[in-house]
Amino acid sequence: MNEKQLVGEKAVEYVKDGMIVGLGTGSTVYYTILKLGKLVQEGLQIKGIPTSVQTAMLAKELNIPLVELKDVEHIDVAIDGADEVDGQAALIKGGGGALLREKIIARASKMFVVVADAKKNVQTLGAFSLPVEVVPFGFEMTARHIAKLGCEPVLRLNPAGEAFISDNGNYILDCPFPEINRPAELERALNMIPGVVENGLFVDMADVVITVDEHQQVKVT
Ligand code: ABF
Repeated sequence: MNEKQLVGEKAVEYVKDGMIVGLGTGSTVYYTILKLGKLVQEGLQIKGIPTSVQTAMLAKELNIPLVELKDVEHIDVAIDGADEVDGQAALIKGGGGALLREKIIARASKMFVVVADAKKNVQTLGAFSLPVEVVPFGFEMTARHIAKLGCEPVLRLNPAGEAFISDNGNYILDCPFPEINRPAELERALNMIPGVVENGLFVDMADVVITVDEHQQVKVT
């Protein structure tokens, strides 16, 4: 069993009958969703709230009942991947372009569980360029304001070489901040810039991180 499947399936332990479950995006939480699909077939009663169109399609294929965020009071548990996790469980997310809905759903959840294979664990965030979701209007000017924080923003392109468009109709700027020592400060500074919708820093949000240690053992912190 590969690391992604190991940690992805472990996260299912946090899902109980009758729960509203935030369903993350990416190739690690993919295994969580697969296993939830099997359990739903065996009678598990849950309702899923997907963090992306891609995840909604996967959940529908697996016959996991879905519900709209507007129709629930809260989410019992959200399970999602990450691009980087530091020692304080601060995350960089957004490699898959779903960071806005992921953050909204994580914040709306009583418990936020992150599933990450070993290579995602870092001492300090920053080796992975920080995704920042921006409105298309005036994005060049927005990029210049972001650059003043110490990076050179790069507009994310799709495979056809055009601007990647998020599920919310926005652009993503990938912003290389080599060492993010104060992620909470950077998260706030970015979100103050007009045109920035959200960024991929998730600080003080993860309640549980499921990863793999140096002995290939599942580690839950
Ligand atoms: C998603 O999980 C994104 O925020 C993040 O980019 C991705 C990690 O991808 P993977 O699990 O495929 O490595 O939630």
